[in-house]
Amino acid sequence: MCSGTEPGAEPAATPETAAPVPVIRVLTLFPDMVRAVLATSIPGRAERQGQVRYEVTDIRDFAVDKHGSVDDTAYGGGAGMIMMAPPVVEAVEKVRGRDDATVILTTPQGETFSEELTLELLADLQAKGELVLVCGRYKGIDERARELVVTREVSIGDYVLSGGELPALVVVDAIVRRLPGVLHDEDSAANDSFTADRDGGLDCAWYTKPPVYRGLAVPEVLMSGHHANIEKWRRLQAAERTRQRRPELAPPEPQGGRVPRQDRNRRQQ
Ligand code: 6GU
Repeated sequence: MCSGTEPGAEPAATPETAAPVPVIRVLTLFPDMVRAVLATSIPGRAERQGQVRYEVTDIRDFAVDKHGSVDDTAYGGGAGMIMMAPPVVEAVEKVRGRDDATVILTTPQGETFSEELTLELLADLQAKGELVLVCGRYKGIDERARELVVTREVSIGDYVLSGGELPALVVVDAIVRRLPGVLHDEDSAANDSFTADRDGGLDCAWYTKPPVYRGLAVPEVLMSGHHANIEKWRRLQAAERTRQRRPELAPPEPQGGRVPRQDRNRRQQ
């Protein structure tokens, strides 16, 4: 087929100027689980819109024998299976597009995932055109695999999960929704919790229809149509919520009384 634009079709990106579609490669022992999630909701839409590509690899395809062995008991004893180094190392070396690709291992021993790390990994994905995630096992992977191919280790919090798949999916979702053009207006991301628009704090309360539910009315200001007042209410509400629920995210109280956050550090409008 030739490359002519059909009537009514979206104009195609110009090949010489369009950046290549960044690819996120996920290596896992549970590829069906990972594929199912990445095909769903916003991460799925992002791939269908051509803003990202996912490549899910079954580490078992790199098993050390014909029985599909990818893990074994730990030298020195102890309960639990350890993922062997050869399948992990060989899978990473086979699938990565460049030797200097960032290879993230999901493990409870990694650095804690955050909005800041999301943006760092997003920049990495955009700069190198790829990001590789290895889903760790709950018990761990052979230390030599880390040494040989892993460049970063990420945890999603201080609790233990059965495997690194859910954490890897958390990381991918957080990054992909920040790729330019992935979120539409109706997904409204600019003032989400932890964003610059919220000064790194929490989002405000939100309401939709009906106006009264079980005797609980929507705050009047939100029904007023007065956009400046609504914005002011939301900023105050978000700041108050942050102070109450996550005081460590709120700015310190100044000497001589608290000044509402929206009155400080904000661009003049
Ligand atoms: Cl990255 N892996 C596992 N197994 N458990 C976790 C985790 C990762 N992050 C928090 N808990």
